[in-house]
Amino acid sequence: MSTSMESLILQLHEISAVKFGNFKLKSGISSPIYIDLRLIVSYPKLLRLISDTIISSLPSTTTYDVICGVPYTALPIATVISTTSDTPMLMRRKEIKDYGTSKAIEGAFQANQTCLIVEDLVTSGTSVLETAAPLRAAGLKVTDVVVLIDREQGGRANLEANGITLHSMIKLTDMVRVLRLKGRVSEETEAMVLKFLDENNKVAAVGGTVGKNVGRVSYGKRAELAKNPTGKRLFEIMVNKESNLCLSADVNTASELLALAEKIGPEICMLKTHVDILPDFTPDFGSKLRAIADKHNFLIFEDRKFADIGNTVTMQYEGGIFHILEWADIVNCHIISGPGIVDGLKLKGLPCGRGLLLLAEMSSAGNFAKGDYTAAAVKIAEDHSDFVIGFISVNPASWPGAPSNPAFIHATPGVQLVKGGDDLGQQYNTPISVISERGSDIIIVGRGIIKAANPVDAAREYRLQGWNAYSVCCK
Ligand code: S5P
Repeated sequence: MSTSMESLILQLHEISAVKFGNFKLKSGISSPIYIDLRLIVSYPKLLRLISDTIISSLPSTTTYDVICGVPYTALPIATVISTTSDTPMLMRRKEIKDYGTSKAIEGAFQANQTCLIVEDLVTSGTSVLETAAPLRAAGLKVTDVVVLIDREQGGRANLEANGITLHSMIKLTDMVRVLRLKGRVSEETEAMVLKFLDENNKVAAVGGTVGKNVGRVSYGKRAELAKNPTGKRLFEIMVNKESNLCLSADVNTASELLALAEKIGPEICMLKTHVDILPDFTPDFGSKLRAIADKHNFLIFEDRKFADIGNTVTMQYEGGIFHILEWADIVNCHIISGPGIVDGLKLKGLPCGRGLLLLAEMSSAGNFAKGDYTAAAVKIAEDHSDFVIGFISVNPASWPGAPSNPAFIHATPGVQLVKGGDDLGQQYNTPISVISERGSDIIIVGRGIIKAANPVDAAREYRLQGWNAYSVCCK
């Protein structure tokens, strides 16, 4: 290691950006080392040194047009790099409140430009991936990230799996070795840190949830466990298409919906409709959508949210002008009226091989679907596992007894590449957090795709994010 790098490590230790002791990490595990690089803003010379060195550690073959720091700690580093090297910078918003007006990425750029991500510390790589996603969705190429410190806990492999090469200036093991050689920490401390890294390097899943969600039952195995034919097919399609993405096709007209289904069909395992919002609905809508679904191999989910007594829902399901039973593989219902609603829907749906999702949780702020209500949904599902294929869920990893029966599938709405919400109570989480941390199976995405500049590119990005998050959990 060069003497300038050694001096940098010693300076980081001097300002207490690196501490030794017993620290509880965000993921819940105890670590003998803690790194807090937020402090560097108080030491301008050091910030400058870091920013200069970090860039010179990149191979000369790495080229880029713009840079983007992962919020918040890396923002000052990216800013200094930008001003000293005269490279334009972009900023990624961490939260978006109003999707109508605010953008996920601030700054001027052109699609197809290459963006280098700058980060202070990489553990599992989640924050880098959550920054790469909206950049890619905006049309930028993201192939490299440069980082001050690599904790060596799975980040490199997780990023590689997502097409991003990690360039680290300092590896945590080298840092500790230098501090020991310079008499800053004891041999015991060094040994403790190395042991900790060794024990934790293989279990850091994307999402930072160490241990908890790795080793999940694969979709393929769950297809064998599903009792309902549609539930089984859904798992099979997911495996086949490497997609756990459901498009929520909330567009203004039936013709727009059919055009969208044709374009996005290859990326999705399921397409969700609200048929009652289409002013140009005609009786052949179902057969037209069915033909597209068969062509691109996805299931149709009519998000009807039935809520009445059993007898009424049999008529709503089969009759009216929409004839939902004829064309929708899957429908969903609230359980507010008790298990009779499932009996009613099953009466019509099961003989046709259809499946049902129960609304066990909701994504909107202040909703009442929680606690005993969610538990009741699980009980009803178990009692009707021939017809119920799973749940609309928000955080199934938090349910008592989680993970739940693997025969049931969890589909989660309220998903965008950036956390946030809309003006009417919708709340968004990222694909990685929904699949890895919250233990769900399918991401349901509406406006994140429909309102994107290029919905096909956005759908692909959501599919890759969702699928990679699943793949890591299944290791
Ligand atoms: O709790 C819920 C349940 C559902 S099915 N919250 C939801 O948002 N949904 C539906 O998911 C909602 O009706 C909409 O069709 C979709 C979310 O759309 P987005 O545009 O917010 O992604």
